Amino acid sequence: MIEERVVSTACVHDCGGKCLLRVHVRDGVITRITGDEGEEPQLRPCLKGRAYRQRIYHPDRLKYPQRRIGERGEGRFERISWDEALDTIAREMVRIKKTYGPEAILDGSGPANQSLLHGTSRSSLTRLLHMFGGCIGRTGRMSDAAAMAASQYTLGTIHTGSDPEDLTNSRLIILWAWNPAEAIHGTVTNWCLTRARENGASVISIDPRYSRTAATWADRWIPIYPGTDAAMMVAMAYVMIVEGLHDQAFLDRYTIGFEVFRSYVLGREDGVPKTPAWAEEITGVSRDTIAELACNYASTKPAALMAGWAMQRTAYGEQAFRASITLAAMTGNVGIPGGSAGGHYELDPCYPEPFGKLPVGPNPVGKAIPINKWADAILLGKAGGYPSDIKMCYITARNFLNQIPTVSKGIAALKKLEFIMVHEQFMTPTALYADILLPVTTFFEREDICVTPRYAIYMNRVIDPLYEGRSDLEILTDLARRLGIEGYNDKTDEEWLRSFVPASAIPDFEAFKANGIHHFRAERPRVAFEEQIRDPDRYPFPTPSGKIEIYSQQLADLNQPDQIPPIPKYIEPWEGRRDPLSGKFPLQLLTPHPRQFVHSSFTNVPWLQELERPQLWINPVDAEARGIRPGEGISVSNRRGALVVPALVTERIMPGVVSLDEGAWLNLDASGSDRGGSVNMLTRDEDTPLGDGATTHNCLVQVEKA
Ligand SMILES: Nc1nc2c(c(=O)[nH]1)N[C@H]1C(S)=C(S)[C@@H](COP(=O)(O)OP(=O)(O)OC[C@H]3O[C@@H](n4cnc5c(=O)[nH]c(N)nc54)[C@H](O)[C@@H]3O)O[C@H]1N2
Ligand SMILES: Nc1nc2c(c(=O)[nH]1)N[C@H]1C(S)=C(S)[C@@H](COP(=O)(O)OP(=O)(O)OC[C@H]3O[C@@H](n4cnc5c(=O)[nH]c(N)nc54)[C@H](O)[C@@H]3O)O[C@H]1N2
Ligand SMILES: [Mo]
Repeated sequence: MIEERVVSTACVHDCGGKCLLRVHVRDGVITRITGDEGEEPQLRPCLKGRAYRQRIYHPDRLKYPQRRIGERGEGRFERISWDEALDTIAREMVRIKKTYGPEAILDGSGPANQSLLHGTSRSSLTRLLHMFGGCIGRTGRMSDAAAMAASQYTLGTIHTGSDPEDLTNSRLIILWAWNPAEAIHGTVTNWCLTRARENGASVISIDPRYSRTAATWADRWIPIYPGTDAAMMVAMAYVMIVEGLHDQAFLDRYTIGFEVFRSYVLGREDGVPKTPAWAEEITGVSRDTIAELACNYASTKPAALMAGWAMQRTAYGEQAFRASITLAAMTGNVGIPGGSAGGHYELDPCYPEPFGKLPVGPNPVGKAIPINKWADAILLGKAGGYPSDIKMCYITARNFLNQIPTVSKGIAALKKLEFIMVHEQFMTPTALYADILLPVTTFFEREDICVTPRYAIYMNRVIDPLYEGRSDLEILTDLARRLGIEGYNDKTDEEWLRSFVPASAIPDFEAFKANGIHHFRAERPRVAFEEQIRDPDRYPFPTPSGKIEIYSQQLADLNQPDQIPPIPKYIEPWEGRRDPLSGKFPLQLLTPHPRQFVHSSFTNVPWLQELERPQLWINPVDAEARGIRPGEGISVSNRRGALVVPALVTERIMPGVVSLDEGAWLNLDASGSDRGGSVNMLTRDEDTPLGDGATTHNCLVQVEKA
C-alpha cells in the first residue's frame, strides 16, 4: 500500500489572507487539501485553498515554452525548446536596450504570488531588469494607493491598523465599505468579527450592496451611493459639532487643524453648512440615519470605524480616508483598545523584525509610470508627457489586460509593442498577446516562506514541477546568464531562504522548517498609536507636526485645493450620479473583489465556478424599468466598451447602482463586445489625485436587454 504524506505549505495568492495548507500526497500526487486544525484562531484556508488541486492539475496549465505564430491576441502558438525561448528573449532584450535604451522596457511584474523568495511584485524580474541596466518602473497601486497617501499625510504612516483580535474589545464596529467575508482582509479577521459579536458589539455596514459581511454580522445595513462616503462623514462631523458630542480635549491634545475643518463643516468657508440634509441629497442616506449614526458613534466607546479600500477607488478617494481618521479623532477612538484610527488599516509589517528578501537594488533608469496609466504610457509615450517610449513589456504574475481599467486601450497598447514576454500558469487574456510565453510553477512546486505581521509559514515543496514548468527565479537565472549578468543568482532556493531568516525573530531555521509555522505572539492584541496617545510628548505622531494632521500644511503646499484640499472635504466626483453624463449612462457600476476567486486567478477552477458565475447585480426597480428578467443576458455599456452577462435581480443592491465582480476573463465576440464578464471593459483609467490610485468605482453605465 502506498503511504499518504501530509506536507504543509501556505496559500500565497494576492487575496488578503495567508493560510496554512495541509496537503495530502500519495505517490507524488496531491489527493486532497485540508487546513489548520490547531489552536484558535486557526489559519484556515477558504475554498480556494482547499480546491487548489483542480488548479494545479487543470488540463489548461501551460506545459512548455511557446512562440506566438498568429496575430497578437489570436491565440495561435507553437511549442519551442527552453533554449530557443531564452535565446530569443535575450536577443530581443539586447536589441531593444541598444536601439532605444533600457527605459524602453516596462517592468510588468505583478503581485499575484506573495512569498519571500518567489514573491512576484518588484522581485526576481525587477532584480534582473535593474542589473541589466534598468527599466521603466511603476508608481501607484490599484489596491490602496489613495488610502496609503491619506494615512501618510494625516497620521504619518500607512500602518494604522490594530491586531484584528482587538475588534473583540469594540462595542460598535462600523464596516465602512469593508466586506472581509468576501474580500478577505487577514486570515483570522472573520473569526474575530464573530467573537466581537459574541462579546456584544453592535455592527453597522455602510455599503451600496448588502454584502455577505453585512448579512453575517451586521445589525443594520446603510446603503450609500458609491464615491459619496466623504459627504456622509463630513455631515456626521457636523452633527457632532452642533450637538457638542466631539471630544474637544482629545482634539486639542493630539491633532492640528480642527478649527479649519470645523469652519468648512459649518459652512463658514463656502456658505454651505454640511448638514445631514445636504449629505442626504448626495449620498442617498436619510438625514435621520446620518444624525443617528453620528450620535451613536460619538457616544459608544470604544468604537471601531473600519475603512475599506473600495471607497478610495473613487475619483477623490483620499478624502473619505482623511475624513475617517478625522472622525476617529473627534470621537477619541485613536490608540485605544477596541477603537480604530480609521485610515489604511495595515499592521506594522516590521513587527517583530524584518526578514531578508531578494534584493532588487536601485533602478539605473530612475523613471516610472503610474500603473493605471500603463496603456496610455505605451500609446502616447514621450510625446504624451510620459517619461519614455516603451517598446517592450516583460510580464510576470500580472493579467495586465484584464485587471487594469479600459481594456480597449490595453489591447491597442499590447498591439503596439515590439516585444512582449509573459511567464504564466494559464493562457490568460494577457498571455494571448505574448511573443514568447513561458510556463511557470505554482507555489506547490517550489520551496518558500510566507510572512505576515503575526506569523510565518514555511512553504515546503509539495510536488515536483509539472511538465516543463520552472519558477520565475529559475527562468530569470538562466536568462541572466545569457545576458552576461554576473551575480544575479548564486544560491539555491534553500540557501536564499536560510539567508532571509537570521534578520527575523525566528531563532532557528531548522526548527522553523520542521514545525512549518512560527507565531510572533503578543501578550495582548496590539493597538495602533497606543504609545502616541499614552505619552504624546515622548511618542509624537510621525507627521511633521507630531500630531494627527486634520489640516496638512504639506497638502496645502501642493497648491491644488480643488483636488487635494488641506482638510478633508467632499469633492463632487466625475462619473457620479450627479454628473451630466448620467443622463445617458444613469447607473453607477461597482466592481468588487470576487469571493470565490482571487482577481482573475481560480476563475477556471470547476469547483469554484459552481459557486457563482459572473453576473450583474441589479435592483428590481432598475430591472423592471428595463424589462429585464432574472437570469437573462443583459448588455452593460458606456463610452469605453460593452459586455454581456446574466442579470442577478436582487434587493441586495440599492437602486441606481449595479455591480459585477472584477476578475472574469475577457472573451470578445465579433462585434468587440465582451461575453466573459471582464469588467475593465467599462472602467476608466484615471488616477486619484494623490498616490496614483485606481478610480474604478466612479463608472457610469447603461444596462439594456441584450
Ligand atoms: N476573495 C478575495 N479576497 C480578496 C481579493 C480577491 O480577489 N478575492 N483581493 C484582495 C486584494 S488585492 C485587495 S486590494 C482587497 C480589496 O478589498 P476591498 O477594496 O475592501 O474590496 P471590494 O470588494 O472592492 O469592496 C468591499 C466592499 O465595498 C463596497 N463598496 C464599493 N464601493 C464603495 C463606495 O464607494 N462606498 C462604500 N461605502 N462601499 C463601497 C463593495 O460593495 C464591497 O462590498 O481584497 C483582497 N481580498
Ligand atoms: N475593475 C476593477 N479592477 C481591478 C480591481 C477592482 O477592484 N476593480 N482590483 C485591482 C486590484 S486591488 C488588484 S491587486 C489587481 C490584481 O490583478 P493581477 O495581479 O493582474 O491579478 P491576479 O489574477 O491575482 O494574477 C495575475 C496572474 O498571475 C499568475 N500567477 C500566479 N502566481 C504566479 C507566479 O508565481 N508567477 C507568475 N509568473 N505568474 C503567476 C496567475 O496565473 C494570474 O493569471 O486587480 C485590480 N483590478
Ligand atoms: Mo489589490
